[in-house]
Amino acid sequence: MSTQIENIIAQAKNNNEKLLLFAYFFVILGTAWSLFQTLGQAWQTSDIVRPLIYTINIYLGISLEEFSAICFGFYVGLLLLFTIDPKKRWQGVLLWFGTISGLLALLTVDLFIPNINFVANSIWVVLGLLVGITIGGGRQALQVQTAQSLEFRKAAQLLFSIISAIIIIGLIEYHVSFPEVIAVSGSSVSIASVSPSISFNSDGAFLNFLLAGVFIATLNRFVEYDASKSYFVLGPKESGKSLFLVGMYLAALNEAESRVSDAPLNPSGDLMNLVSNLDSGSQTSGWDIGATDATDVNDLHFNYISGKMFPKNISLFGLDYAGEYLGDLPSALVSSPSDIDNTTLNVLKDEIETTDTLILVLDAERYSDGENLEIEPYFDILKSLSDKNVMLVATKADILAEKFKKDRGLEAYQYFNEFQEYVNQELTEGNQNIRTLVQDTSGTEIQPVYYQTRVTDSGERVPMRDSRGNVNIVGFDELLEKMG
Ligand SMILES: Nc1nc2c(ncn2[C@@H]2O[C@H](COP(=O)(O)OP(=O)(O)OP(=O)(O)O)[C@@H](O)[C@H]2O)c(=O)[nH]1
Ligand SMILES: [Mg+2]
Repeated sequence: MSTQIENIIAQAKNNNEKLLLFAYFFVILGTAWSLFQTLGQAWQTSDIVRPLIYTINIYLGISLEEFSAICFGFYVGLLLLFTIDPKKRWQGVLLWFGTISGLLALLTVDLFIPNINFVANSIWVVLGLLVGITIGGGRQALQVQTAQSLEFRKAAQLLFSIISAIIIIGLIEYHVSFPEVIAVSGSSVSIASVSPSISFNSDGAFLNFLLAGVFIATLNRFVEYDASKSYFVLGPKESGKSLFLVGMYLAALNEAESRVSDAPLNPSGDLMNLVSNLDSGSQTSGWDIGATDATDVNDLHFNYISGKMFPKNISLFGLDYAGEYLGDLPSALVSSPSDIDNTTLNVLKDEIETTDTLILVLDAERYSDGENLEIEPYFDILKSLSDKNVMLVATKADILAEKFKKDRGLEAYQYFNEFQEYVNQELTEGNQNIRTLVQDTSGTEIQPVYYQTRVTDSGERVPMRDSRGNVNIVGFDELLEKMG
């Protein structure tokens, strides 16, 4: 059930980024408005923060107005950086609206904007702005970009910390009456006689803290750069695991090139080896990827940016290992590491246990040939790892695509949604193991992927290549999007 809900959320996230934008817009605007009205009142009756700030002002020799101007400039500087960050553009725009909403809310209690003479204090605003931009990482914007994409993580983090701190401290001030410890009169500061009476004013506390929670949680999502997700590909021997990982990389590469912002993929050396093996071919070459060596565990990973309006970095980690191990994994997963004498198996066990999503490979070629899919180990693996997310991927779906064309007269790559439906129906109706697997993973949809292929004169199936020797992949883009 929970995976189903997660699926729905994931789909809504992927397909309806615009809807999400609307939702965020109203949440930010509404919560900021309501919270900052409360915070304005908190300021007026403040027992701790306001006297403290007055105290600092007296010692530094600047007025509250000048201090406010500096803070305002500082905040705007951070927000500017956040907005020019290519990954945070929309979040930045939303936060500008939230800021305006908050300032208008303060205006209703005659605070902040009406008290600052921006012309007379422009020097302080500019000073704050420069400090904000410097601390927020503005120097980075001037550098020529190399292996890192342009990100202002520090500005984002600071914005989050400052806004959250203001809200939390403000709400505590609002709801808790502290004894007046610091007394400020004119330009003198003294410690007032302490009358120990802390009282809690619970009026509207629930709503206020709820709004604060929603606001801060939303803000937290805004400033996040990394969706930390890891994937582990499971599949029997020769089911197309290595080529699947290569296909994912090629799809990510295509996607990265179509983005305006720079997005280095930083692929691992092992991955590049596989890619160049496949890529080195001429128009008539075959796969040129051998079976993975039984003693090898290749680390295949690359970075990838998912999402158009609210992009996030995703690190895709895949381990490429020989499919022979699949059969040994179920028992390895339930034994302790010291009982497993094979180091590779131990590495695989470790990785599977720490990963959050398992990608289970279904070999569509074997299915079409009526052969055993050899996916029985999946059931035991799923039983011992019940908390993992699961994705089902049908590799080598080109054979089903040909059948799809024959049955429906449609090209799979043009009518991909229809094709995916077709593959799901075909595989679940044609194979009881797959049917059980889909059932066991609460109706997870099977994702077909394939390289376009042709059959040579000698009856061998080889990838279709263009005149430059490039292969053509289908379904990987869609899958990448789902992974985001
Ligand atoms: N028709 C077709 N065949 C494919 C496709 N992908 C892989 N194959 C075939 O499947 C074979 C095995 O692919 P690999 O990616 O090496 O499979 P693997 O699971 O890594 O194999 P091991 O490392 O030996 O466990 C390839 O040599 C191809 O012949 C595909 O999209 N379409
Ligand atoms: Mg392999």
